[in-house]
Amino acid sequence: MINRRKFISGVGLSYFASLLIPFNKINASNSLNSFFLGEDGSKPLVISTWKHGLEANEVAWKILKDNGKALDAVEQGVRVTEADEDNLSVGIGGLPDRDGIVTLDASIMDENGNAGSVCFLQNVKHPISVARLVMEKTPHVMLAGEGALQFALENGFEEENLLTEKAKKAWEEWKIKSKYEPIINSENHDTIGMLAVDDKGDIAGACTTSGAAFKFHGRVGDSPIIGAGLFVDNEIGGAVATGMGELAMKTLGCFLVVEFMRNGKSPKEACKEAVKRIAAKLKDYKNFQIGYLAVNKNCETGAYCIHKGFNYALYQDSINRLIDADYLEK
Ligand code: SD4
Repeated sequence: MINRRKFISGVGLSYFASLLIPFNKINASNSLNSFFLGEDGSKPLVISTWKHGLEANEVAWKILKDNGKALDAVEQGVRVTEADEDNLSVGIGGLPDRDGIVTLDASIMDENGNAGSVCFLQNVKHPISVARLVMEKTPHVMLAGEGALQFALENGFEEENLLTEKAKKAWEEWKIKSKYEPIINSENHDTIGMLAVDDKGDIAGACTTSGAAFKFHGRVGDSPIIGAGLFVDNEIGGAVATGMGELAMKTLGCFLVVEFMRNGKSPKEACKEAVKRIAAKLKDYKNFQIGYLAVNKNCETGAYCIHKGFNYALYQDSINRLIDADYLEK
């Protein structure tokens, strides 16, 4: 399960470490190897955005630890969040647009560079699974709105009302002031983006959201746009985005993160460079949050965001934990 190069060097390091470090200084849940090597380098792993990622990771991990495919892990993992009615920004229970209509965006990529996505999809609880079918059953990458719904229904998905009482109430409260500009800050965006590396070392990613709360009807964000909200290159790594999608769209953020990794940056450095690109190009960036999350082929992970507050869940070495991302605006 541990990357061979790291394992071999880890054995050597561990031997010397065991001579130098008193046993009681070593966290019982970590082996000497991971103590010395940090959390990087072992597969499988799954990483996902925000606190809800902890629950989603559990399901993904079950698949990965039984030698399942990264693609199945990310699809099944994010379905947990899509099905959670209490989550106000993914799947059923997501906050509606300004007209009170819930519209969903999702995308998925596999280890062969295949991609599928849906956007502006209504009345289907699991857009990620529709996106996967677009990838696997059609010659296309993206289906939108009515066409995406028609495709979903033809493939056995059922229509259901996605506007829960809780979301409806929030919309009714919002309508009192009806500010027709989505104000996005680090408190109200919770897309789930997930990346996994399976036992074979293959990487896949998924991203699913109801988008910006009270957005204009018809607005589509970064999450279903391959390269903006999600990108995977199995030779290099993968990245997902959360936050004000327009910033990731204008800079093709996730593609950029992967390209920075291709040029030798670590996942965290690559995410930081992509955030710095936003800061360099978009004047009003300080009004918004963007968080990038990435993994590379060596199973190293990292994240970076504009403002304090973005966190992510990493399940690796049999430990599922929440990590605060570093940020630009200190
Ligand atoms: C969007 N990036 O539609 C998404 C919003 C988001 O958690 O991240 N929500 O812009």
